[in-house]
Amino acid sequence: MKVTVLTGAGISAESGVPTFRDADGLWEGHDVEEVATPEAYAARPDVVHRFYDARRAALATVHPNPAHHALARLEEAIGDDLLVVTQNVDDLHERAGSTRVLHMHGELRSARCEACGARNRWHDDLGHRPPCPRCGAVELRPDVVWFGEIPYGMDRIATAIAGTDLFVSIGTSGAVYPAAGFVQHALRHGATTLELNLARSNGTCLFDDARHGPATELVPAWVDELLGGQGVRRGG
Ligand code: BV8
Repeated sequence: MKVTVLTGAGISAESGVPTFRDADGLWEGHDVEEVATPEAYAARPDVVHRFYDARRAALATVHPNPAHHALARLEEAIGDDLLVVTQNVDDLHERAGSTRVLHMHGELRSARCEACGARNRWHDDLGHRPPCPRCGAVELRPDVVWFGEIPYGMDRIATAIAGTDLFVSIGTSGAVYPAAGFVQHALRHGATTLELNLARSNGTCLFDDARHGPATELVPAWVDELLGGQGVRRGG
């Protein structure tokens, strides 16, 4: 049985990573247009670097939670029958042990060179404009997908969802496309769909089943259920 999981900011909320739209969310303090568009970066790179340098530095102060660990346990059990597609730019899935993770909106721990295109693992700030380790150009930008830019891995995601038996959406408001449209794609291909979220999202009515509550409770319980023999055996 193939399982595709889409995660959003809600899965990292209980780790202390701010979400976007909730009260005290990221968009509370910053106008999207000012920090998460290529136009903003062209106009005020210093403002944009400060925004992402702060979020990158904050990663050292947060840790994966039981929801991240439960997905790593699921991967342990079903291997490459699982793909986690995340909208998150944090590294908490990997720090929990997940390897089959696709960051469709990029990663804070990566810097992309606009001269040679290299995607460099990155842990420090970018605001002081360090040179690209590969080509030396001073053209490193945060390796995140901004509004108006094409997300990473769209073909791989479309193929995975078309071939999935179970599509599960965790901790996302369904406000940003193309991620918000994945459930329809899954439904069109006959998948069973499940939402695990603190509250109703923009897409709740599209899911076969929806459970509302904190991810740290819902996700481990769902994984236990799945691995408890309710329906999932390696090789179907
Ligand atoms: C594109 C990286 C073309 C940067 C991000 C169709 C209709 C309308 C508009 C569009 C459309 N198609 C495209 C657009 C434009 C735009 C868009 O969607 N605009 C919106 C605002 C209307 N989309 C784009 O520009 C995209 N690019 O379309 O290119 C294209 C597309 C496909 C193929 C070819 C070409 C690019 C969008 C990516 C932008 N970058 N992030 C950064 O991080 O700074 S988006 C960013 O915001 C996140 O990555 C995420 O995607 C989104 C935030 O959403 P969530 O993660 O869901 O977070 P949110 O706070 O909203 O909600 C949290 C949820 O968790 C809530 O439901 C809450 O209840 C729940 N929760 C909270 N606590 C918990 C919890 N759940 C469980 N437990 C808890 N404890």
